[in-house]
Amino acid sequence: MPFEAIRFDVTDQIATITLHRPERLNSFTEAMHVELRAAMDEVEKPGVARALIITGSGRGFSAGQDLADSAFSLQGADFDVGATLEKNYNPLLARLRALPMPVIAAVNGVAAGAAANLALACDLVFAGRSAYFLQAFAKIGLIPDAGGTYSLPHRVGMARALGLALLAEPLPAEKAAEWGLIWKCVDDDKLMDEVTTLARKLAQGPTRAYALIKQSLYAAADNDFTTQVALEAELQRAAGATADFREGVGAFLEKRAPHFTGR
Ligand code: T3D
Repeated sequence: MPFEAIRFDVTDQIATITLHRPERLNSFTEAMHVELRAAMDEVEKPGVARALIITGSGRGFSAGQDLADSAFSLQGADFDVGATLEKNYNPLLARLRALPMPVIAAVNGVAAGAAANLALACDLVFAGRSAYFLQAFAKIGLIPDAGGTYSLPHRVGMARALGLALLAEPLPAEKAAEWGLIWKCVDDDKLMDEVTTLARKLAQGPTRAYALIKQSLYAAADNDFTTQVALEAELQRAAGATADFREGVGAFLEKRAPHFTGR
């Protein structure tokens, strides 16, 4: 399908989704969600990609929901904010989490509202030094969504989660990294180079193992110790049955660099 609200590219098995409505700070519309679903359909096709980057066009990552999008701004009698989450945001979050490859957010500027939390739903979050995260919801009488009420306390603890959500003040990228909310803050002009170099490396890595790592760590938040170590054994069994495991051990013993195929 032709893309307008996003840009979509796959090069060397690295898929890149660029939120692309720079005149509206890449805020999400219904049309953008339709395109995001189509892009995710492509990324999920076997053999297409082994890493995914999500970033924004222009000076921002995204300002979250487009508050001027007709459904949102008109607020007719049957307007249901929860329904949009169920239809658009929640399935996207689930797909990113389940995607059997690393997903990297390259936060190139402000990430506000649902966009801040979409970024936090990615496996590795890099942000440019001038970027910031804004839980803007309370300013318009909403609660953090797109996974924010889950990811914030898990990542930074309840005190900071409550501060971010109730005060709705910008959190600069550097502090976000210091707090452990994101993986790394880098100079603005180095952001895309650093993320692309990393994506290239990951796309040549043991993709099956990366998928199993995601699955095991995301499950840990909801499991008790006994359930988690049982899951580890199950997923390690799957990792141990991959060609990449055989290649990794073989390469180590032969003192050469491994050539992983993602199988
Ligand atoms: O059902 C559901 O879908 C529920 C889901 C809700 C999820 C949410 O995301 S709710 C939160 C929505 N987002 C916000 O409340 C953030 C609103 N935006 C801002 O507070 C500011 O724009 C920023 C702090 C993000 C950035 O400020 P600044 O000064 O860098 O930029 P700006 O001048 O405010 O914005 C640039 C333009 O983008 C501007 O347009 P203009 O005046 O030049 O024609 C502005 O109106 C527009 N824009 C920014 N954010 C949005 C937006 N237009 C529509 N929706 C936006 N969210």
